[in-house]
Amino acid sequence: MSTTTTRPRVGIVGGSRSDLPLLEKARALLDELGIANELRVMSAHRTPALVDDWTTSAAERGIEVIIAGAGMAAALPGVIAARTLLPVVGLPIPSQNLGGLDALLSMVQMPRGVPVATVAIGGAENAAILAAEILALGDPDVRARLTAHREAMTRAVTEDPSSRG
Ligand code: RP5
Repeated sequence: MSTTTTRPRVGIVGGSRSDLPLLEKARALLDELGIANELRVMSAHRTPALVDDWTTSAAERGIEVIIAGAGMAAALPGVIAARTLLPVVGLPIPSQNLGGLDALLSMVQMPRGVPVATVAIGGAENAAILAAEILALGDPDVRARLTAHREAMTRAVTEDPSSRG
């Protein structure tokens, strides 16, 4: 599933179709920031060969950052991080029984040498922003759009709601 016809720079992957609502939030913000992306569902446990194929071809297809969302045992981001040198942003998805603490701990507790940059439970927007910030290091256009996004956020916090028309 690709949202644009240009070469995707961010790969968004999730462990199940049930993760899609949160993954779509990350995609929406990347779209807003004008960052080409692709969204795929694949599972470290249920489709390991697909995960490996997708991950090991990601860099040569132009992917620069990966956002990996998963719930419960949440192996996906770590497995992906183990098979690429691209930065991996982990997005813990809330689970019914443990509320996402399970996925959060799984992602944060990666062994030495294979990091996953983990955002808050359900923190889809922050996953997108962090991916954009990584791209912005070498892309002034993305940096400018992130600056505008940050300024709009600041205005939304400080503006007086009663002054709105
Ligand atoms: C994980 O297990 C997925 O990332 C999902 O968050 C969770 C539950 O998956 P389903 O049972 O909804 O397929 O692998």
